[in-house]
Amino acid sequence: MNADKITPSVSGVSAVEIARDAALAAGEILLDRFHQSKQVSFKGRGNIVTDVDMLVEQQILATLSEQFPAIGLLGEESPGTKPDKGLVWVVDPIDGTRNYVSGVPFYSVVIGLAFDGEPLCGVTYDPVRGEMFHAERGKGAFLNGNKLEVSEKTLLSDSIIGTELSNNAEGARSSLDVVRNIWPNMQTVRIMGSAALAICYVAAGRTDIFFHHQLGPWDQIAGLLLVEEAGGLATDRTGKRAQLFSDGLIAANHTLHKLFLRATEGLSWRLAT
Ligand code: 2AM
Ligand code: CA
Repeated sequence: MNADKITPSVSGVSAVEIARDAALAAGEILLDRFHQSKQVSFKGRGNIVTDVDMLVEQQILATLSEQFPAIGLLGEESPGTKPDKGLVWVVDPIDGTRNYVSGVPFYSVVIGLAFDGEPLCGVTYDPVRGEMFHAERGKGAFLNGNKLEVSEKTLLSDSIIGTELSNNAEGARSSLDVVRNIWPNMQTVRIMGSAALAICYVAAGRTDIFFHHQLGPWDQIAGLLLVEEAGGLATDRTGKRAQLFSDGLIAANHTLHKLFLRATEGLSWRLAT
């Protein structure tokens, strides 16, 4: 399936343009509310949701269903269509809610379109920096319209490695073990608080490797495509090509991906969760 084959939106604009406009509108609300008080509730330890997540998600889903009435919808905060068959929009209104609530200006909006469980097009938008990452399958990965390529590093010792702890205690522990095992054979590690943006940073060559024990489809729908379209490899923890429901994620250029697999052989992180 090619993004060009999608039935045009009601307004005649392409899917990725609708996603981009919806993310821009969402970003305005996020910036407006950033320094105001929010209603916060806990979904689990370290896993929070606010009234802003709900508001922005409803707004994005309303735009998508108005423009593409025949396409299924899934938002992180609302029950919806499982994106494993046919066309489904997948939305994360705030990736990095912990940062957002704490006043740390590093968070993003994710909107992507899946076909049969594979990302077809998607955007990740960082409203604080005005950075719009977008990709369509077969057409490249872009940041504010400029083409992206993954880094050309060939040594772990030259690499910046990103990960996130998220809210699965055991998964986080095994991720920290990965870091401890590779350290100090790397430049540094980054745990920035938005997995979605962190994956885009690999596509942009800002960081060299991103790995994670378990992401949701909304965290990675745009990032998986961006990394592939930027010439990188995105796989599950065993090295098999990543899909929306893969177990674990390793994203890097081909050489570093191989070196990461070798360096983590035998660690608990490499075993299925
Ligand atoms: P969120 O802000 O949308 O919840 C920070 O820990 C990163 O991990 C964020 O990208 C966050 O996304 C994500 N995250 C938090 N809880 C998670 C969970 N249960 N599963 C997957 N990702 C999670
Ligand atoms: Ca979220």
